[in-house]
Amino acid sequence: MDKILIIGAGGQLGAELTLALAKVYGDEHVIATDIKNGDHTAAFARFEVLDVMDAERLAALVDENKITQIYHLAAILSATGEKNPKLAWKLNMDGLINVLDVAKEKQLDKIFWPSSIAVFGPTTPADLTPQHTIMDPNTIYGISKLAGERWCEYYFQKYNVDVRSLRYPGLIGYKSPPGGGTTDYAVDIFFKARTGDAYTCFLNKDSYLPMMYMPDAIRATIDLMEAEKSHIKVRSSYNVSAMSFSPEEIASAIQQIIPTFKITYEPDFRQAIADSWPNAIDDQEAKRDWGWRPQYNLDSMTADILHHLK
Ligand code: AKB
Repeated sequence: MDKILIIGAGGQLGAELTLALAKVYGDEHVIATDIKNGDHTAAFARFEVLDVMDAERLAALVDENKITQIYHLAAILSATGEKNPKLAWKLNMDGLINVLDVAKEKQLDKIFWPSSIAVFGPTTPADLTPQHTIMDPNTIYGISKLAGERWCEYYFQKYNVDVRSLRYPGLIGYKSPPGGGTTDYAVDIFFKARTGDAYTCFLNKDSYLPMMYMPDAIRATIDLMEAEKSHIKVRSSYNVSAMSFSPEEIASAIQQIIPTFKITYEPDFRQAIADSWPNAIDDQEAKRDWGWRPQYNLDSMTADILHHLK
């Protein structure tokens, strides 16, 4: 019987993925953890405080709850990482290695760990970035994700740890706030639009980035984890793609529904991060290996979010 531990369940992705996994596997089979308790954790049927840097507590929780799968989501994202690079490196790397070690020692069935489009860098082909290409990230977050991908493949090849991963684009949801990323503008903009405020965007109007609506991200994650082991051919991390747009284009999609919405542009340090990432990525291997298909584009996502934020 599957028993799932989620690390970083209070984050933007974790909050929604935990509830989705509880629907699939049942409340009793999903144990949410985060570094601290708070309002955001009240929605979970089962919750434990866990700092992923504490390998002993992690192992104890795995034993006590007879865990078979871990979703390790805790990380410091791109913008926050640049403010404290050494802390970002330590948390992003040591946390992953603790999880891979516990999976190896206790022979867990499966591990999920998110990578990101941040693994690509300034000399990576920016349009329809292939699965296998130049990777020269220049943010500490991207460097840690690229190193993490190599650790995942290493543990799979050397120790047969069944670790699976997606290179998420910017994730857009309206249920939980994002935490310190460069793509966060595409979430913040909806809240401003709904309260009738103008939005000052921290990226230039024509900065294209790959993005994905949260329901697609949740489905991609669960589909990848439920796929037959023999179908998973990429053991670093899969490119997954849904849509690409610029701040000007998302503002215009919002204006179709809220014509009075206004946006201005004041790029800050996050512009350089966005400039180093692809415009759009090629996900044909995810489509071929485990049947990935996105369902939302910019217009259908915008309509859905603004409808729910009413
Ligand atoms: C970020 O902006 O740092 C993240 C990401 C693309 O991984 N949303």
